[in-house]
Amino acid sequence: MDIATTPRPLAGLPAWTREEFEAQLRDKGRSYHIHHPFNVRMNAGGCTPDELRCWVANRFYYQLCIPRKDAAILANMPERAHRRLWVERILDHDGYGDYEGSASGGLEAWIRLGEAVGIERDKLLSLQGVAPAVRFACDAYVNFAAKAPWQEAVCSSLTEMFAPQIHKDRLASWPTHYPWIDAEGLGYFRKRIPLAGRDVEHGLQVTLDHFSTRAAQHRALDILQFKLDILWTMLDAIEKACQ
Ligand code: AHQ
Repeated sequence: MDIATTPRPLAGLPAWTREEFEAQLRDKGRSYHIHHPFNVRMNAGGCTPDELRCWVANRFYYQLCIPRKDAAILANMPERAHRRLWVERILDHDGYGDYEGSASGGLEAWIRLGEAVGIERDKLLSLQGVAPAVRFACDAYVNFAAKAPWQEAVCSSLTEMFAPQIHKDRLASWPTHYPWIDAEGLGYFRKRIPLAGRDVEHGLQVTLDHFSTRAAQHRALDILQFKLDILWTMLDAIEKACQ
């Protein structure tokens, strides 16, 4: 699947070392949606209750897309060792076992976040109010993940290198700025911090192993930028829709 690639005169340039390549990937954090004006305003307490509800309702569409995206990647993974790790991501969101309590999964936790900000379960599940551009951005992610080589789809998940901080920021700022939100509702953010670390450990190894020439490494950076743009675009659309 085609994504925007930056034309570069790379002929003859040696591949980056693993350390240099990882540093290049992490340097992309400058475009992460933690820096988006809406996220900055939200974590500074600048959102109205309606804006927070709008953000939670729109982001729920992204959360619903994640396990479907991961199942598409799983289907393209030829090696059991990778599938054994990747399948965990689906269970993290859809739940497992008796689906009760901590086994209920991230989608249930997000529904609890919705209830904590004042969105009824059925209203959230109705996807009413999800902005067209949010759907478009999330669907682009699912479609890319389904059609791209599985290693490229894995690479696109590496925006999660930057996710622990954005979850920690919410846990640190929301109780102060939005005391009306039941702290129980923030459980999703709390749970994601260790899970993001586990995900990135696997995703980074696949990425550092697979993209082995300088041109391929630049493609990996373009893939990561594509996913960063998805997250940024979502907040652009949410900021506009939630005015
Ligand atoms: O809750 C998030 C999540 O489960 C994932 C999975 C991962 C992926 O496979 O692309 N990315 C991701 C992200 C989640 N939350 C976002 C947020 O801001 O709360 C961050 C997002 C990411 O960094 O890609």
